[in-house]
Amino acid sequence: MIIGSKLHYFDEIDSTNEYARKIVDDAVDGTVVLADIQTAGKGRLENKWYSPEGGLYLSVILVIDKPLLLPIIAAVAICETFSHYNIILGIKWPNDILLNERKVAGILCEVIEMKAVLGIGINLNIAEFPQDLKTVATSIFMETKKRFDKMMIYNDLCYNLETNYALLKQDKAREILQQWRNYTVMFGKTVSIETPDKVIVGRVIDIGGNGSLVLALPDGKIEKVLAGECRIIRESK
Ligand code: BT5
Repeated sequence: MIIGSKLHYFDEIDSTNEYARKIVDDAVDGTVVLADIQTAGKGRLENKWYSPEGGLYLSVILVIDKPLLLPIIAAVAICETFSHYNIILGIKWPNDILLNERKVAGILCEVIEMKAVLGIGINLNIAEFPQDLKTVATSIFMETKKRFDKMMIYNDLCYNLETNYALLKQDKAREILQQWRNYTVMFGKTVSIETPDKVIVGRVIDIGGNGSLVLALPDGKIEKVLAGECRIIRESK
């Protein structure tokens, strides 16, 4: 196994992604930074990631020249991990994992030259969220009433990441994208995606080979969107 062969473990840290960024230069492929609590967990842009005890917080340093699909392999690996326990999660593009329509896990991939820091936060055994997150967040425990052994889930997740990472390195991304299609909640939905220069509204029809979301626009044109803030505005017929 590459992933987790070198492990930096902390009871508490500001952010596993921040620590990973600090050690990235000398880190070997698959190095993991794992923590029980994050005091300054990061989301995308300026967003914060609420990271109390009970969650699983890790960052994996990967040496790869084509990092575009890393959030995809992470999303699929998270879904595969819980599907093993008959918990069916859904992927919301680009980086959210949902359970009963609320966010149960998030992915933050940061690219640093030829390496990437792939951050994953999973709300595993968290029993309650602060007021501002109550309507958007949930945990595996809150939805299933079951507590999971964190290291068991960590090991399963590393195994699934390893398998998908190997496929990516062997140029077999097609197999991962097929899994993504199986787990996504996006198909048939009409979405609004805010990109730096425009807002695009369209119906989701596929995922592209580079991880872009493929939309059918109201005028019938097809547009592939690589990144942006995505909001589901309605179910399409
Ligand atoms: C993400 O950002 O979803 C990426 C989260 C990545 C967290 C991991 S934990 C290990 C590693 N180290 C880090 O410091 N980060 C990574 P984004 O799409 O921007 O979503 C953030 C938004 O989700 C926030 O603005 C809140 O609205 C909401 N949120 C915050 N904490 C949450 C939580 N624990 N569960 C669900 N939603 C949350």
